[in-house]
Amino acid sequence: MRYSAAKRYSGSICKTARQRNICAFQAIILFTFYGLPSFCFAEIYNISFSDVTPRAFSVVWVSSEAVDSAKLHVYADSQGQYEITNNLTISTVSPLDALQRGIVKIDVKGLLADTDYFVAGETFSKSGNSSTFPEADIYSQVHTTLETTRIGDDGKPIANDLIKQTVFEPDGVSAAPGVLVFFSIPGKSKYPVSSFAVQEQSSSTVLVDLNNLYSKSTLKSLNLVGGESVEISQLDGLSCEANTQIPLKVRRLVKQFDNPPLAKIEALESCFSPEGKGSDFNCDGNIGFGDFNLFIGKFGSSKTSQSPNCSFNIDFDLNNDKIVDFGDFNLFLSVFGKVENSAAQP
Ligand SMILES: [Ca+2]
Ligand SMILES: [Ca+2]
Repeated sequence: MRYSAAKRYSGSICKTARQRNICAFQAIILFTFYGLPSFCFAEIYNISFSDVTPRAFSVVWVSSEAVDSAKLHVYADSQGQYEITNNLTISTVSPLDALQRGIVKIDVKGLLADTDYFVAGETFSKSGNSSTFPEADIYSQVHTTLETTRIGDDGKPIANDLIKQTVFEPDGVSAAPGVLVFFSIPGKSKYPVSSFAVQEQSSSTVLVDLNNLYSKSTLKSLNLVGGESVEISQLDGLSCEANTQIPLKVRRLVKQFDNPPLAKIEALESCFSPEGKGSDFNCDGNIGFGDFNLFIGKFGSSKTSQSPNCSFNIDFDLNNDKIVDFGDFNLFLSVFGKVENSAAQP
């Protein structure tokens, strides 16, 4: 998937056997005289939006090559006829560690609330290649949220926490500066908030402000009271294949006891872990078939020391032996059916 742009290129103009032979001949000539074939494009994938507020949004994508610079065009219409890029404040915010991983994040500011915008992007690789999206003129669409007062339905101010979380490479232990980490509230937040991990001594951490989450149903500020489950997904960039590179974890927001609520810097908490086994993978307060399905999806994955196995997720390695297999399955079965509240109040 990562290098399919090159395949598409040859597939689109070299349709007949004769044309394919000519293409192959040209490739050999180019390779002989110029080294790597210059007609190779970098691939762009995992395009998404985060940090969408009434006045701003961020666009994120991954390139199949280390990135030198990136450009964004913003349009008011879905056909890309009315470009408004020059009326906006646009800046690439990926640190060098992230560009090296092929991860682009661009902030766009100066927007109107509750409005559709459409984007096209361009990446210039360190190798000299460039790549663009969209293909086929289907521009990626984002909708800014409503003007909002940050007052909850109960009339009290909304004061969501800032989350500071330690993040790792897919091996589950190494620091991962430059990975981009997304936080969302399943079923509640319209778009995630995201931030880059920075190195802190031997580990790496990420800091996000949950006040920038907006409700999926109302598009107004999302009021979090604590105890909600939080999905953490992590873009690792070039170190992982496109289809395995978003490891997902679910954690839980600390309960709020302050009245009026205070915004604090907190780490997220573990989900229900009966007998010390963190088997509530979907964080819904019981060990059931939802968790079983997630476990089966990871069954057989392992952590190797040679190359990162991006589909490995340490959450599922319950006995901590670097492979998700029957040892973990037996531990999972031993707590299957347990329910959080009945465990806490028998
Ligand atoms: Ca569960
Ligand atoms: Ca295991």
